[in-house]
Amino acid sequence: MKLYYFPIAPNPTKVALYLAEKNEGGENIEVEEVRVSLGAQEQKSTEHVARNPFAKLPVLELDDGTHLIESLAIIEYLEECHPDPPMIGREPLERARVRELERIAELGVLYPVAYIIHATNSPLGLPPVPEIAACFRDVLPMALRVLDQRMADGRPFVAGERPSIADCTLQAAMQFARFGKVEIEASYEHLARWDRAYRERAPAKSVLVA
Ligand SMILES: N[C@@H](CCC(=O)N[C@@H](CS)C(=O)NCC(=O)O)C(=O)O
Repeated sequence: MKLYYFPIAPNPTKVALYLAEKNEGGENIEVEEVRVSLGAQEQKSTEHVARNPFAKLPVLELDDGTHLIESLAIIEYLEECHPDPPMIGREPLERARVRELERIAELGVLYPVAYIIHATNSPLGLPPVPEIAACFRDVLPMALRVLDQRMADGRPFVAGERPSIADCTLQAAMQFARFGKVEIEASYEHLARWDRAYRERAPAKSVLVA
């Protein structure tokens, strides 16, 4: 399998963190990483659009040459093929909680952070749109507050005692916020504690560049 990837970009980073976490847990999923430079707009090349008509990353190329083009679908596919160590939990309620937190991290943090960055100082060169940035600055605190409250019980990871896909998505968002200088206030103390500790772990160190 091949993973078409670019560092910092949050959706590819989620998948890279997931693979690094599996590796840390003893499951080495063989995936060749292929860089597609977003800076050089390589995602818009004919070659890449043939892989993903949306001209985006990540893309997972399977051994039969077919492609998966949505980050969460890629992660869920890999998780079904490699269920241990579990990154979405084992029991139905535990799996629902992990997915709930992952969705909050993506829709409530990753999306707003990405919209704020692309509407102010887009690394893809998109034009500034101050109203969009203002709108997403307004909604961002809600999910940060909810995540902070969930972690107030001192849990080491977003969904509890073990790393899960919620950590991968949230850290991908936090890295993009650091890169794009979107301030996540230190007053979210439990979130800040998790962020510091998570970034010290080997999987994070092997993937994160900001
Ligand atoms: N829903 C998609 C979103 C993919 C996406 O937006 N990828 C960004 C990088 S994080 C991208 O490739 N952007 C390039 C562009 O818009 O030109 C997923 O989860 O994989």
